[in-house]
Amino acid sequence: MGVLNVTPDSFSDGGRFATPTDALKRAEQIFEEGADVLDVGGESTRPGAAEIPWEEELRRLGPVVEVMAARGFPVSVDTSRPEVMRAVIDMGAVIINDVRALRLPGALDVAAASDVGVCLMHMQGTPATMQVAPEYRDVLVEVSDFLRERAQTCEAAGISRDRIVLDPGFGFGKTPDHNLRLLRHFSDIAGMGWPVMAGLSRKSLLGHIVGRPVTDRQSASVTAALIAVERGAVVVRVHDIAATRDALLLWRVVNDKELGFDEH
Ligand code: YH5
Repeated sequence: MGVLNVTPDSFSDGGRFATPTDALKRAEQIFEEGADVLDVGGESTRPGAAEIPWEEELRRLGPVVEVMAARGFPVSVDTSRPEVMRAVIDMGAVIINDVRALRLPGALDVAAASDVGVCLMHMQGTPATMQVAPEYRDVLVEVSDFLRERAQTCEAAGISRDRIVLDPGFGFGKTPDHNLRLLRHFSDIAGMGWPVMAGLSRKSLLGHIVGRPVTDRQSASVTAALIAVERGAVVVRVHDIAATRDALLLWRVVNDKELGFDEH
């Protein structure tokens, strides 16, 4: 899954894709580089970021979602607001990627009334406060319990199991130690009974480990994606698509005895 931010204040790429023309160019590149799905986000979840009205979020997202979906590309939308969900589903988005796991009023109903896939992510607190003092009795147990509850709630609302992906939400209300424990035990989350995805690309856990700024974390990000896949992730949300594709392709060809050189 290739990340495209259409926020003016993105963490990881500094809002380089804030105009519809730039966003569309990057969206095309993301598929050229080998992504299977494009994840478009218009709300900043940067710690302390101001909340924006859903109309503004849709104004940022709409153009690129509409064009790429109409061209037949699989588009995921990183949103929590039911109004935005309804609009992008009508435009042809196929996945709702919600860092609030469909907890805002009305979000679950909108998703259930459609046939999109849903990504349910764990976050402690809200973007405004989540990194102030993250605290867990046991981060692995609390994240797993939360994700299981959200998945079961979605299934009870009519979203079938094959439409659900779970995500521990690296960096969302977690210290480096919390994130490291989640990655070390990623197989446990992947074994819960639902497909699982990981978003580690460029995040501060990697910066803490390798001591590099956000602009220089490609090697660490590619390695993190590979580690997540090795531990059972079926989707990785990444910025450096071509580099990640090469690493995962090599890993898959070596591990799949049925595959020859040209059979991917
Ligand atoms: C995720 O993990 N993350 S937005 C800080 C960075 C770099 C990147 C300090 N949306 C996830 O990508 N959706 C985001 O450097 C997500 N899983 C899912 N499902 C944060 C982000 C980032 C933050």
